[in-house]
Amino acid sequence: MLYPIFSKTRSMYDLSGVWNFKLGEHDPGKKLSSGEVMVVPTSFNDVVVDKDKRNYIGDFWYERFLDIPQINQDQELVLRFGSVTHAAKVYVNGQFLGQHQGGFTPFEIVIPEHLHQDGQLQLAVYANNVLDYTTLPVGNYSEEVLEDGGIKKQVKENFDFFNYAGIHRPVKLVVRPKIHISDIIITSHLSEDLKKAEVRVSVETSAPVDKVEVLIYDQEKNKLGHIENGKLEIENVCLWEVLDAYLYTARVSLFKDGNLIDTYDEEFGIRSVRVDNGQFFINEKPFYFKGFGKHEDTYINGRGLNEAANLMDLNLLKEIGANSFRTSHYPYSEEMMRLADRLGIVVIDEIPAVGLFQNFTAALDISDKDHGTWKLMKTKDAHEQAIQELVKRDKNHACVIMWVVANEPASHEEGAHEYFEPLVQLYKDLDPQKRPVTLVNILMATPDKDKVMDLVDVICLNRYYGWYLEHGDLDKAKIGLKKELLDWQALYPDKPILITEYGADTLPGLHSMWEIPYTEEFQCDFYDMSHDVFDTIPNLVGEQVWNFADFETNLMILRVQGNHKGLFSRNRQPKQVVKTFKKRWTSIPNYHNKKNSVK
Ligand code: BDP
Repeated sequence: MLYPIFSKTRSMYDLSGVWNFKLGEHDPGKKLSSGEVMVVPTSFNDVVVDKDKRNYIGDFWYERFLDIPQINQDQELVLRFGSVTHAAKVYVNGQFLGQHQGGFTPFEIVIPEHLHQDGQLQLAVYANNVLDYTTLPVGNYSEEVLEDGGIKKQVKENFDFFNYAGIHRPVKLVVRPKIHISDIIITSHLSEDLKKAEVRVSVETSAPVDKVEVLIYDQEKNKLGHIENGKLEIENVCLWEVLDAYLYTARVSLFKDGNLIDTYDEEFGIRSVRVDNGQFFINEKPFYFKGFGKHEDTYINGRGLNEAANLMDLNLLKEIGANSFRTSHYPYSEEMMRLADRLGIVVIDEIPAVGLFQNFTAALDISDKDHGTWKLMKTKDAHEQAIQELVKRDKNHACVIMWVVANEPASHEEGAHEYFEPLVQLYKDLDPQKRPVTLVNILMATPDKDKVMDLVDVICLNRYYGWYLEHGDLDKAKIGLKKELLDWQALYPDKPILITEYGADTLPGLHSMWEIPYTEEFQCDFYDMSHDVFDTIPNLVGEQVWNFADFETNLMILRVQGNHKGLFSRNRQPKQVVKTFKKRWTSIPNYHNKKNSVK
């Protein structure tokens, strides 16, 4: 789905701001009379302040009025939502216009022409934050009968982050031609010496046109040529490199009867990605991932778009010598993906497939018994939709180098292989760039028990030796970690291994002489131990820390006002360990052949 931009033929109005708001039932045919207001975009939870409202589960409503711009008969008006978490229905002047399920991907709704006449429009958005065994993420849904006979809906998160909800990303009113560019698909193929690229662009339109023209510009806006028979060869190509991005532009224009009817600029980078012989190649060089699992999580905004925080996070990421992050555990905003493209930051792109594990309450149940997860979950449809929508949205991003099919599912339980095989295949079928696909493996699904890693290209592991396993005993942790990594390497000698999570909760300011968990010293020792092991495994192609920053979670025995495994606090102040990381990561090159450097 195309990101909303201005062009000669397209304009848009930002509908951000203060909207009317109500938690609970509402008839969209009437005016919202709650007297409450909410900011768009943001999570409502922390902003409402009241405790019961913060934890509210169920339906909620937004409303605003807008004067519509005058448009001509060849144009249409579109409401475009970056994301509404987790479900939305859109009404204009009381008329239901469309809906979307899934809280992390964009959707758009055309406003029918008969409503344009009404002058001022009443826009009402229904949202709902219920999660259950049919949704992604997966939640444990229940209803409690209250003393007064009322029903209180509850969702116990089946994952370790707060279930923030609301209109999380921008809402735009887009004016575009009725006959318009509906999609642009860009792929490129590099010559062996990486000097030439064959760029292929295909364009989808909402209706047939006489001519589709695609001009390619370099980053300095010089015209390089146009796409002929679907392709253009670029000589002396400037590659999109890690931390050294270069973005070309494809300017797509549609013509009818010799007139320009729509035009759209899509930026793209040229790079190759490939997995081979236990290594991960970007631009044919073995790449080493240094970085983070993150969250969209800031004070006040919750999971709502916070572009300043996004930029600060990526600046901190670069400052510490990292080069990558994973969009754990859901697709991040389009704004973040565009920023990563520009800054040359490598992204592992994940759908909200988290909680596919019956009875998962963060880290409390680490037994390997079969809970019957795959009989219980009814997530197949939501899972397919999430993959389709993510690939449709992010396929042209150079920063995206791998797709994640799920985070920490019960991949050791009966039925996991059957569940995941078609989903991995779906990614492969849909992605025009044929990027590698992975699944992020949970600590119980050790090489002897896991049933799915044969399906994926990279062995991504979340491992907590020294924290959830051998808690506080780093000597034993070291032995366990090394043994397991060697076992994975022996089982899949051709697949690279990537550590996608490792970490220890740490409260800044807490100190000890004696390797006591939660202290800043322990966090340093934990990472030193882990790195000693990582550096001995030839197929281990990278390390992504859990987490970039502390973040908000559900209430749980193991959580002290949230998860504290961040290298930075929630307000982005460094913990002691940041210095250690900066030293390590600035001395590990982004590209190097680990196989040659490890004896
Ligand atoms: C893993 C999850 C992550 C948690 C983390 C932890 O992938 O979402 O926050 O461990 O327990 O289970 O800190």
